[in-house]
Amino acid sequence: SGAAALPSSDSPALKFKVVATQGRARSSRMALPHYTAHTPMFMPVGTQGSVKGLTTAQLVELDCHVILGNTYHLENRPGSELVAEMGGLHGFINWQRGMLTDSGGFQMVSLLHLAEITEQGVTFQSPIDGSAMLLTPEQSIAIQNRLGADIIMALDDVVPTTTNDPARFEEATHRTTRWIDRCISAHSRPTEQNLFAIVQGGLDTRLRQISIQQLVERDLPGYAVGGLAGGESKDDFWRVVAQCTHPHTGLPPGKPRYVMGIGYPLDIVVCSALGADMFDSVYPTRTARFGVALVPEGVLKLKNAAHAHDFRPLDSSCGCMVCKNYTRAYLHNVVTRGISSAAILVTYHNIAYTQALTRRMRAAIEEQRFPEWVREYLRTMFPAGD
Ligand code: PRF
Ligand code: ZN
Repeated sequence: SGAAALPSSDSPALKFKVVATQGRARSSRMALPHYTAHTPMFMPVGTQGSVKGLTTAQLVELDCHVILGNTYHLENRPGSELVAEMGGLHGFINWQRGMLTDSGGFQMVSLLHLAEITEQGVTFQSPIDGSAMLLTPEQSIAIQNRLGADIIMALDDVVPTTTNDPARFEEATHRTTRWIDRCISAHSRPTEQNLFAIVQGGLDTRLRQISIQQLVERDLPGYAVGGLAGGESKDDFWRVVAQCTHPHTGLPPGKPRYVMGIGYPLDIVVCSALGADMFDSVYPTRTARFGVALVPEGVLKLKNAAHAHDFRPLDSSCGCMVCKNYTRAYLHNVVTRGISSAAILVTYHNIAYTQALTRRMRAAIEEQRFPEWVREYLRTMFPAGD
């Protein structure tokens, strides 16, 4: 530990203060224009603005500090001009806490398979009318400036880690640096919104180091690690995160570090232990809609007939509204019959579970018992030790 000189940074719209460290793990306070978030933090995804199945009042009840929106989806419908007229995303969805928008390129390339990347930007066919469209770094930032989130993400050139083309990774790494300069020039609200850069470079240590160095030189208020969670091995995944969080040659210790697309509870724990601060994924909410509940032992597949006579709550250590009021047997019943409230209840619990996980990690780091906490977490999830 050591009380001496905990890392911090002070940007126009983001004050970041590490309050405790243990090993590489950190607990921090991140003061954003709309809210002071505590990290490690998980950010639920509200692709179209709102998190599917939850009201903003429930997100407050669940102790969510920052939620995520997607530039691409919001620009399609309802459009950033209309959102701006309604007071930005905060006004549109009536959310007073932190918001982060992703730049749009990754969603188009990886999720919609409609896109092609050139030096200009990401070109794609409109899913509405099939017409050709182009998202440039300048346009992504202009849209995100209109949406008004506390944190906006640079447009990056994301190559799936399973691509077998070293030259393509090389190109994408350097293009991501050229695009960050275009994003910085286009950003019109730097005192109200924080532009984060995204490290790329695939699984290549040399390219990742180049990306880290070039982006850190730009001195942004925060940094993300992109290009992961795409089917690479856990060893490769952890190695790249560890390189990006290295205390001397990684991203700056005094600035927030966001690993994009991470939502498996075990990954959140491992990345936090490696010194990452922020995570987002559709996993907890999407898996809930398939009837899968997150629990300390792993997952409960509620469709499984074994739950039909189980009168225990989903997770006896949870205490959320769902765990207080409903049994596994009831949830099995509504999930298997496709009753719409089933998805809502499981979503509510899964976000409660994920938020409690990060809260427990923060407390463990601040109380200097994080290694013991991690060992206990792993023992519960893998009781046979495998
Ligand atoms: N870049 C952007 N958004 C992302 C990712 C990325 O690399 C990932 C990880 N593949 C998730 N979301 N802009
Ligand atoms: Zn619960």
